[in-house]
Amino acid sequence: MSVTKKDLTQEAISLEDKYGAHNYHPLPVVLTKGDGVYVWDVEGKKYYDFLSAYSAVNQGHCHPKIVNALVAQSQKLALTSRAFHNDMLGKYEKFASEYFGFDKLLPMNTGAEAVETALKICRRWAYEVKGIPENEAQIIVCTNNFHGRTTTIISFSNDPVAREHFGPYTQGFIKIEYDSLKALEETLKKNNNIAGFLVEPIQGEAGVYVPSDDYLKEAKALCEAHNVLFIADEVQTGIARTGRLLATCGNCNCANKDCSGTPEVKPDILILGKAMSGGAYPVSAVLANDAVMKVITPGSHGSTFGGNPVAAAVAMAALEVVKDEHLADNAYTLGEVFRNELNNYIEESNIVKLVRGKGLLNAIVINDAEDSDTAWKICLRLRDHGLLAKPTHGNIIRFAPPLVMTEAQLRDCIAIIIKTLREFE
Ligand code: IF1
Repeated sequence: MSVTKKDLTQEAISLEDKYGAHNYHPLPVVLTKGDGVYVWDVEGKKYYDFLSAYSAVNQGHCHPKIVNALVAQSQKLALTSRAFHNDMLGKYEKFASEYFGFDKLLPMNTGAEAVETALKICRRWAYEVKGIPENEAQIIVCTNNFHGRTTTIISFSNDPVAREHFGPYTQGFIKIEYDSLKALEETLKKNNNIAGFLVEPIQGEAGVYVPSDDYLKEAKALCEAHNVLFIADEVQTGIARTGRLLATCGNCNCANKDCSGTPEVKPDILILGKAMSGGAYPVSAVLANDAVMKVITPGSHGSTFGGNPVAAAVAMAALEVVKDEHLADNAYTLGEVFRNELNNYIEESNIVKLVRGKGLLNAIVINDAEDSDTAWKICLRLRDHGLLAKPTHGNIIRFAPPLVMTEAQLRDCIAIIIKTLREFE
């Protein structure tokens, strides 16, 4: 009996179902190839990728410069561990520290690892530099945060699905309302043992919540006034996604090739991941100046793969692509086009309440109950029309294409999105 194309899809899904932990509920599509803004499924159908692997593939799928760096280094020296030096790590650390304007970089692999690393650095700085009594340090986080899936990180999550039945939970965190300078100031004033404030410049998973224009700048000023570290989690918002090299760059137009600008809001600790490698390899990093990073001493932190030669080569190539191809400028310009066109449609729509975002990190809110499956059904129809996206929470659909997209391709995607939404009017 001949195998149909549909069989290929079903076979792949069945294998995952039978042999894989069920920790995701993917859209029913099985991808087998990626190139730039496109992906193809096992049935040969071509799609626009409008999720970019949650903003890890900002440089586009299989970018030749990044792939070449990956292959070349993999064939020369892949992994030494940190038991020995190698000829790639120092070069990468210098390149990336200067690229983002910090004294030092601590290389890790995943975003969650980098967040955990930042929390450890913040706590040790609190005890050894600020002088907070041992084990009394508190770190302020925001409600509806998403910083990863480790036990400590989900300990300060308020998403029951991510948190419940994983206790006992790590202590030492205070949750405040996002985008509330009042809540931050009150908490800083009434607690003497605050070590740091961990914040996403835009809350991605929560539904692409963009804070008030002055929030990050004023929050950083409050932290400075109270000798508290401002920790920016730019795992999703970083690397040109929001129309600037970093979301904390604010209105500083540092996206061009020879950026030497000082970001509007300079974090004390910067957390990066995802597109640090263009999606080709797990690369994350924590950057800080010496006054903070000096608390990390030999043996106090590490990782087998952290900063390995392949990660170093891939990350340098991926970051060069961002500037060489002016991806932040492109994300800024195309983001304006996207929100303008969607807002024009929303004026006449009864199925979409609003569009929000910055650069090419955007989301639409569907005019239906939070627990409705309308957003899911819309994503299934978008898939049928050749565009892949997925709801974040409930009735919110995130739209985040690779930043290498052209305006013509974006307008083609906007037409697909509006055509699909009209089917639900
Ligand atoms: C999943 C969300 C996005 C992140 C921020 C740290 C991390 C992430 C701001 C951890 C990771 C990923 C994780 C992935 C889905 C995706 C996600 F929906 F979960 F929330 F993008 F919004 N800080 N986000 O967004 O980085 O350890 O994954 O490398 O876990 O389902 P990681």
